[in-house]
Amino acid sequence: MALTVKNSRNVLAQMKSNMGLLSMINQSPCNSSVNHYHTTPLMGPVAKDFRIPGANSLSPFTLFTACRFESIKAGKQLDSIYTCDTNQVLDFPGGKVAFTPKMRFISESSEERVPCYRVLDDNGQPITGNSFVQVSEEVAKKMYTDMVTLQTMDTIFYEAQRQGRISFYVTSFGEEAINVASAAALTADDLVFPQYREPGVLLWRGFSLQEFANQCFGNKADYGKGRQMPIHYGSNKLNYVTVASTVATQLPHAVGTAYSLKMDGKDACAVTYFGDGGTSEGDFHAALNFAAVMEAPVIFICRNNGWAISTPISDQFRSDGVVVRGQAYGVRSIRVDGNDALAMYSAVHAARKMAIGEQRPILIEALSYRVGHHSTSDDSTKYRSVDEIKWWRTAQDPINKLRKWIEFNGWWNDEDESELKSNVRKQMLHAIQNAEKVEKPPVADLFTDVYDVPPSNLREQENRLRESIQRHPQDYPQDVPV
Ligand SMILES: Cc1ncc(C[n+]2csc(CCOP(=O)(O)OP(=O)(O)O)c2C)c(N)n1
Ligand SMILES: [Mg+2]
Repeated sequence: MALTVKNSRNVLAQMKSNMGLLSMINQSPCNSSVNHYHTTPLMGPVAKDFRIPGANSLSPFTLFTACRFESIKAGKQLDSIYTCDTNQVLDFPGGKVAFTPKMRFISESSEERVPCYRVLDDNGQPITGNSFVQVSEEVAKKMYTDMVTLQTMDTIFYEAQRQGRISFYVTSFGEEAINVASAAALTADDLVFPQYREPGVLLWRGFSLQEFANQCFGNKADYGKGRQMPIHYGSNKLNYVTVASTVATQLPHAVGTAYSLKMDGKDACAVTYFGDGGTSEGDFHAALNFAAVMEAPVIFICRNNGWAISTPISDQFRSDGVVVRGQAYGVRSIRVDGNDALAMYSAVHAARKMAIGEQRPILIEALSYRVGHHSTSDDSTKYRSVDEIKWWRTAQDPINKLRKWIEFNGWWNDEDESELKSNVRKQMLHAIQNAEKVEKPPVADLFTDVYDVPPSNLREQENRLRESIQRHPQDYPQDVPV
């Protein structure tokens, strides 16, 4: 702790001195080489139609730039629209602001929606003029294999829940590219703070189907000792912080961790995943602002899948989705086709480079669609049309798209496909059968691992539970050792 305080003071002192230096240099416009952060050429122009629900028009690709003391350059930038008198400036804390005689409110939205970066078209063919990070045959095949594995795992666990063998499940159908391609662009040292729809990241990092099954069945081999609901995976070894379903709480955790990675000078970043619904939580806003101000190396990956249970995005935000919020907080941001594995891979690869190399946060809004129900407790046909689901499941399927691309490259064929599918299915069924046979953790485990010495109220609760089990054994699971 002492070390943390000492280091944070140093960092703050360093920041303050940098700030002083920058504000002196910043008499010149922000596009000077000193203070202008260019986006990389990777994010060059994208000239392909991609319509998202509610999108009215497409615009030329806009470069997103973030700049400390944006207000300093504002006087010059806004000159044409606001008729600024650049001779009359307010020397305001944080940067100079030009005065204008015009009373003009900033529009609530820009005329054109932020376009969406993609590499592959709907048929899995590279679009003209694309720019992306090359993916080797080995990485492309592993991405595809893991996406198919995730889909198969989801199908089988979903069925297992329907058969009453596990209590709950959440699928990632339709979001396999966001899961796997983003993981592929990270390194094992990057700390992941997930929501609950990103098991593909764990899969990529080597979590086995048996480990997934042990968690879902809450058996003795589960790292959470059966105390968490199914799908709350976590792995110390794989730098994957345990899932918490409380929406968006992982975001401030990720920022705090990123800040500590910065203080320790680590060559790693924090990465956090969340849904469109999560952006309505206060934690999202606090996290983005904190990360921007403290220049924390964190990548925010928003899976904008159109729905937060039954709430459509049109009821979630009035702005142009999530991407525009980054700029408001001073966070460099990009909108990406989340169903295009190559675009996801490239954007996350570039984001990681910037986050660590320039010590800054990056926001990625990945457009996709939640093809499955929200969870096994939901029936999404009650609030959205079957045609809508079908269109996304067929025309935009990220797995089909990547398959077409690897086939086009001569890296995959029908034989590989059937071998993969039958292997994964066999492994999954085997994992489930095994997990079901493993003993459950004992009742005593419910009360351990929080306190070194359990306090009296916890001991009392344990005694009461044991008494209750003795009196009403029929109301408790028979397979949990008491
Ligand atoms: C703080 C909090 N509020 C409400 C909920 C109930 N809840 C669980 S999931 C969810 C929707 C989240 O939607 P989104 O963030 O878009 O993620 P998605 O499920 O679409 O992947 C809600 C409201 C919760 N778990 N935590
Ligand atoms: Mg959502």
